[in-house]
Amino acid sequence: MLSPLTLLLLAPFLVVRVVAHGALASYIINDEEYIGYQPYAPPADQATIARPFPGIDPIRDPLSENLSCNNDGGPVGDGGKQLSAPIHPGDVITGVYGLWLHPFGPALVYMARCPGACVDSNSRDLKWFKIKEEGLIDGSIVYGNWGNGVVSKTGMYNATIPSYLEAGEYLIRHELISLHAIENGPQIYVECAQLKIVPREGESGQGRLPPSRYMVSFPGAYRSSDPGLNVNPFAPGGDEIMAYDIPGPAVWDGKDEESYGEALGALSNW
Ligand SMILES: [Cu+2]
Repeated sequence: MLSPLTLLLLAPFLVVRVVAHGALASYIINDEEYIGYQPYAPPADQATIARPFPGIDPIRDPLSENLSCNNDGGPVGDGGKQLSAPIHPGDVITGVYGLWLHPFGPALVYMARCPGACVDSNSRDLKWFKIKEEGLIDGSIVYGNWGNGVVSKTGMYNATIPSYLEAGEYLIRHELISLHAIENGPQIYVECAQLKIVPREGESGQGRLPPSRYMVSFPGAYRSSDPGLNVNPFAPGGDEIMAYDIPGPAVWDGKDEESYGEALGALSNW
């Protein structure tokens, strides 16, 4: 039997152990909230845009077969419960985490075009491109502000759907990589949701996808040796390290030559 004082002293550690991890709980798009997947509720009762995932624990292996959407990737069409959220190019999607306690590490948002309906797509088979990343925003790796810190301060993470993206069905993949316990490997937190990109009124929905050099697979995009997956914020001298190398491909901003070239090529074909 532990004394009340011992319990009191232990309590903060118990709490931290229990709630230290986390997950994206809902999405907000144009003032509408879409409840995310609730890993501790019965799956059969859930009608959600989010892909199922097993719990709030992180993936530790950058080569994990579950890295695409924190599950085996399999289609979720059975049961007809899975939804897709409509969103326009250029709209903001807010990932709501609620409580998030890890301040060290990058935040990354990827998308992937589904060949047909996303509910029938295996997320492991898709080609992913990055639409946003924030690593070390300012300061040093130990005292500075990180992408993870945006979430620990606000409970949310915003990303904008590229305005030049073609209409259709996509998965969006939110990822937080936490570095505070790097001696046991990075903590990789991933959740996916189904989006249907619909043109704004009066627009054609014609757009484009990134050139292949922006496209990656999960697993495949990361290696265990990636510098950004091996940073220890608490290493000696961390207060003098002001740079951080974010894992994965470059963010596609739609302004690359290939995209412009294709667009110009399409124009000159007219
Ligand atoms: Cu955690």
